[in-house]
Amino acid sequence: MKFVVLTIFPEMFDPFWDHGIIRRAIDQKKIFASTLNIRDFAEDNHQVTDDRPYGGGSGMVMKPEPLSGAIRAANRKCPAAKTILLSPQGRVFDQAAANELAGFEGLVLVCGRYEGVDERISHNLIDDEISIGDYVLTGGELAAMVVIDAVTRQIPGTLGGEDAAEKDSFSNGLLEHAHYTRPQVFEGNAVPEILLSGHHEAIENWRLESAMLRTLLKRPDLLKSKSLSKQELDILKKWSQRIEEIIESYHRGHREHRE
Ligand code: 4FV
Repeated sequence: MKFVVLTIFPEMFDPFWDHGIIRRAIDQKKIFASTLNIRDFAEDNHQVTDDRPYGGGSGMVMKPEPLSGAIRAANRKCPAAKTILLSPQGRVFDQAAANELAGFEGLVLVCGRYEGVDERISHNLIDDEISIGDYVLTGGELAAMVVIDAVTRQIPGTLGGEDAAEKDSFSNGLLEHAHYTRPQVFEGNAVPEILLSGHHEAIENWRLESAMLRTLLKRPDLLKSKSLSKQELDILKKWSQRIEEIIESYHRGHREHRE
């Protein structure tokens, strides 16, 4: 996977390339990462990349010439790459989008600044527009890093264990189960016994129930939109049965109290 980032602040990416799983993926040649400074494609000797908006108003707009020059240079570097503009107008990024983008040979990531980029760039030179969320950033650089990070994790072998990404939150439409490590007892709180049992099937069942409970409590919307397996459905039925019993015993208690 080739990442080519177009930005007026390429130095922002140096520490990003240089740490953790991204650094290891670069060292292992699982990903190839580079930046192009949009200023280098400005046609004037002051390397101006922004100008006042037609129609007036506050703020500045990124000029089309430097951007188009940079995008065309990036496409020459990686002809098969998908060119993505990071902007609040884009489709909202999620795990499914990360999985999809990980299938491309390369991604050219265009980082806007100021109020945004000249619309003629979006029309003619951009394949896809992606937003990392419904809020406004000062620039697209952080959004580009989010996309690169999530996509890199989906490239086989970048996470150490081959199947690590499959066990991710959202990979099966659920939040991840609870995680524990040593010490066995921390400030009086012990690790659930089942996790010390070595009984792998029982541990997998416990982890599925943990993942479902956390999803039910924190992101019930995910459970509603998920195609449930028989095991998952049985777990929900078991819970609703228990809840019914509690409600029934509550009413029974009330009835006896009234009599
Ligand atoms: C953004 C987002 C975002 C808009 C104007 C950069 C800023 C400035 N990018 N997801 N949300 N971009 O707010 O991707 O040019």
